[in-house]
Amino acid sequence: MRLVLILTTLSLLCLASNGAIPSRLLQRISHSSNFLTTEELWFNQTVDHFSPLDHSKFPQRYYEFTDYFRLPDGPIFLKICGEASCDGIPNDYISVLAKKFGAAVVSLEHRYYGKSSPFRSLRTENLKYLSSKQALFDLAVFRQYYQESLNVKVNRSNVENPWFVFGVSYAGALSAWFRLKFPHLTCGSLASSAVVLAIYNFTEFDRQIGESAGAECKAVLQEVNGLVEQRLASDGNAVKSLFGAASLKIDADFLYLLADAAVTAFQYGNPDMLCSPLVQAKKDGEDLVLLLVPESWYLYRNNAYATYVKEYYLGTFGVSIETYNQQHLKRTNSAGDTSDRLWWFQVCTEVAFFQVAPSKDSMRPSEINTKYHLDLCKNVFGDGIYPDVDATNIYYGGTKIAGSKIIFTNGSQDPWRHASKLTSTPDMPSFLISCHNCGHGTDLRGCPQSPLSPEGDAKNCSSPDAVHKVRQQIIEHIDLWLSQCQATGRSYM
Ligand SMILES: *[C@@H]1O[C@H](CO)[C@@H](O)[C@H](O)[C@H]1NC(C)=O
Ligand SMILES: *[C@@H]1O[C@H](CO)[C@@H](O)[C@H](O)[C@H]1NC(C)=O
Ligand SMILES: *[C@@H]1O[C@H](CO)[C@@H](O)[C@H](O)[C@H]1NC(C)=O
Ligand SMILES: *[C@@H]1O[C@H](CO)[C@@H](O)[C@H](O)[C@H]1NC(C)=O
Ligand SMILES: CC(=O)N[C@H]1CO[C@H](CO)[C@@H](O)[C@@H]1O
Repeated sequence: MRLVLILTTLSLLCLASNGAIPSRLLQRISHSSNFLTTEELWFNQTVDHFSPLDHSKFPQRYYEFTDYFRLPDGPIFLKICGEASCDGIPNDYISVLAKKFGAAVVSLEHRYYGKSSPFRSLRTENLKYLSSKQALFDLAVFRQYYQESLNVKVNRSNVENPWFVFGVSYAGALSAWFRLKFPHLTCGSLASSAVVLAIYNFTEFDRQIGESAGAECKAVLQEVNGLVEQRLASDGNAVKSLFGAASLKIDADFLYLLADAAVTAFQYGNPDMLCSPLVQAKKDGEDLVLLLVPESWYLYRNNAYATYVKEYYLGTFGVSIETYNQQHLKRTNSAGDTSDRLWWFQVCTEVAFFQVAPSKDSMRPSEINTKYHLDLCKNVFGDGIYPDVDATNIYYGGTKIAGSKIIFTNGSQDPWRHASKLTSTPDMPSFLISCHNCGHGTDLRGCPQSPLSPEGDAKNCSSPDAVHKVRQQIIEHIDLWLSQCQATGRSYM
């Protein structure tokens, strides 16, 4: 159940998709061409926006990039950070948009993640202010703060620049929800791969993996799963060691790791990295069973699946095995990478997205079921923690979101698109970007979606044209909605 993490190490953006959720991006280490800026700024945020009694504050981190800003009246693009440490403003397609529109780009770290935690200890009790509702309020307060600071800087008062919000994945949902809840604070929203519908048993997720894989690769992946399960039953430690995952004591945690490793290939636009060697091994008549026998590890060059997981998922992407270890998720220390625990908390309270195996034809073992997820929530956070998906969808409307001036975009290969908005209306247009490696956030990130290509270069998408067409739509809508906003002098509907 995780989102995806994108770790940037030097010039490599590494991504980890944790089992349960959409996608969390972690931008770890800045590298000049990958970030517009990594210079930290701070402001004091309210811990609980919904309490009339508690006025405590905590320092929240943000960034600003003003190189293209048309002072003093240019637009301000608020790039929303999601379920990960926010270590800068990534140099994706938003930089092209900022240049085009003469916009400033600002970005606020999501509360609790990275350096913006109100508490040192992340014990369950202290996580009670971690929610999308509080996060949206943070964005609204920050937006006012930044606007006022800008006005002071340019010596004027009561003037509003036109704002526009952007986000991908969970941050994409926040982007749509921000426009929904605070329409007077933004001219519009780009909700890229936005998971606006909270889903309890998210079987569509697994189905999409099968579809994105295509018949041949799907069959091999399912065969590998069966083999891994058999081996796990007879010789668990050996098979875990083969993947470097002996520390995962709970078998289903290990299976979740393997499922996520496959998901990542499709979600982030690297399908061939996984499928080509697997399908080839099958064609060559390699014994997929033998490939999983530890003793034969060094004897076979084409140990396709384990190689993919170790070299690509754990290696290049930099996903940590610990991400799947419930002992690790229980740690309440705020030092180090806390996003796994924090995102699971949001999953276990608000959005679920339980990536359960469908009863038939699944791409993941049947042990990854509803009970597995509920047990995890209870084990990691304590009794009484389970997701109230209905409340979340009542609050935001799910796919029936009653917003306006929101652009929804989906990538055809992305399993998360099934939690996004289905239908297009003039005021909330929705676009599907279809191509072999179009995944999560392709409109902003190009192909592959990780590692990041500077300015969201789309030339390596199998159909750059599909991306360009949707980008053209995005530009036209931003242009229209900004001008409507300016015409009324306010960021009103
Ligand atoms: C935030 O609050 C602290 C403590 O009250 C204060 O020292 C600091 O100047 C404040 N920072 C900003 C940016 O207002
Ligand atoms: C700011 O504007 C006020 C009123 O127009 C003016 O009196 C003042 O000199 C200006 N200050 C600066 C620093 O430009
Ligand atoms: C989710 O799946 C479980 C197991 O199949 C089932 O018992 C439960 O009723 C489902 N819940 C919802 C809300 O669909
Ligand atoms: C894009 O494709 C070119 C040529 O195939 C390759 O050299 C380059 O590394 C690719 N870029 C990315 C970001 O994958
Ligand atoms: C406009 C569009 O094609 N949107 C798609 C987004 O994803 C959902 C879920 O798969 C599709 O049903 C929509 O068609």
